[in-house]
Amino acid sequence: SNAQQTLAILKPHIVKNPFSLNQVKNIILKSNFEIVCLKRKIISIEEAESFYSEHKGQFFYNRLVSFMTSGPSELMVLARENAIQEWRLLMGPTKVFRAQFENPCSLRGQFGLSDTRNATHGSDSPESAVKEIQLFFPEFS
Ligand code: DAT
Ligand code: MG
Repeated sequence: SNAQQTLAILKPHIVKNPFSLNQVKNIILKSNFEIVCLKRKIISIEEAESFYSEHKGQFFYNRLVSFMTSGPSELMVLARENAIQEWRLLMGPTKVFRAQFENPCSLRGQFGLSDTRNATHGSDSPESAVKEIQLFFPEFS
């Protein structure tokens, strides 16, 4: 088939709120993604630093690492045709005010609280998808 895989993360403020979590999962399934693997875990500081290493030195880096390790996230391998691009489209823009303005129906438009607490993560290329799936699902890859 033409299925491609991407790594998705539902960030801690989504997982903490059962109503949001359920809504996000329903949107994922309605959008024709298959949830191939799912795990709920508290991302460690080491994992978050490695995962976001490209942003080391940015003003938001420490805030991002402490938010991402503040409670359980849900990590998913999602599959569908063109999954990487389609998942990023469904998430919407990184910055929450842009998401709310340009694509209010996107996940970040609906569920984002700030530029850091922007609801979801998605891999940005086939190379990063492989690397990110490897990091969080070493037993799967
Ligand atoms: P994306 O998550 O859309 O791939 P990114 O890779 O540029 O965006 O940044 C990773 C995460 O870092 C992003 O989801 C939230 C945080 N972040 C990025 N830019 C930020 C900013 N200007 N202020 C606060 N947090 C930011
Ligand atoms: Mg990114």
